[in-house]
Amino acid sequence: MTMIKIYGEFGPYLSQIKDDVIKKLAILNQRECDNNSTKLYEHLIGRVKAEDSMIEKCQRKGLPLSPHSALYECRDAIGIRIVCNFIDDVYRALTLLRAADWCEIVKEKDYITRSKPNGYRSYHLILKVTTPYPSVLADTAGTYFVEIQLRTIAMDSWASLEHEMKYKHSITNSKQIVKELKRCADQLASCDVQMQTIRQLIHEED
Ligand code: 0O2
Repeated sequence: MTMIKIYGEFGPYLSQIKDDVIKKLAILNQRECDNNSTKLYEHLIGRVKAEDSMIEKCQRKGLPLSPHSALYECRDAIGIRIVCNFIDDVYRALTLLRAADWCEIVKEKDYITRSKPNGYRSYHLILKVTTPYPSVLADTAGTYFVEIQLRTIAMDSWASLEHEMKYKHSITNSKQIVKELKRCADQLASCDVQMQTIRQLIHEED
């Protein structure tokens, strides 16, 4: 366990900011349920990146071990995953986040339209949020950054499995597993599209 406190004096605020953003997302979800009778997302998971993992990330990127590197250069100390039932819900959540007045999207990566070579599909955002807390930027807005990952349930299960494999260094037949995982990701993506189409057909009946 490291003794370096890479988040410095800002560490204690991170969990509170994560919870505040989760509350805002829950309000968006409730509004969608009230207006459209369909949930925006199935569930949310939030985490504050462990200091050890952040130190490892800063070292990997050749950044000095400082709160500025961890909170401004990396921007994923606070992470929230929005897990949706259908692909359309991912894009609906994205539209609502683009319109939200409590955050600004400063970076987007669409790994759904352009999946990663291993089959990973997810939509990543970096949100800039204003908080009542002191910020590493020393601005009056109390600026913090939050990484949002949006994906379907199917893709979330896949990513958990793939993540497990990455951390299990003792695997002997990894080439075969990587191939199987890619095949599985493509099948899940195809199922996501089929389920989306079926949902549209059902709704057209209304
Ligand atoms: P953790 O523990 O999940 O936080 P950077 O974030 O700058 O290092 P980049 O390329 O900007 O790099 O990040 P990107 O592509 O937006 O991905 C960041 C996060 O997405 C990762 O965080 C993972 O959570 C997830 N991710 C990206 N690619 C994959 C993948 O191929 N498989 C799985 N399972 N997850 C992926 P961390 O920091 O790696 O880890």
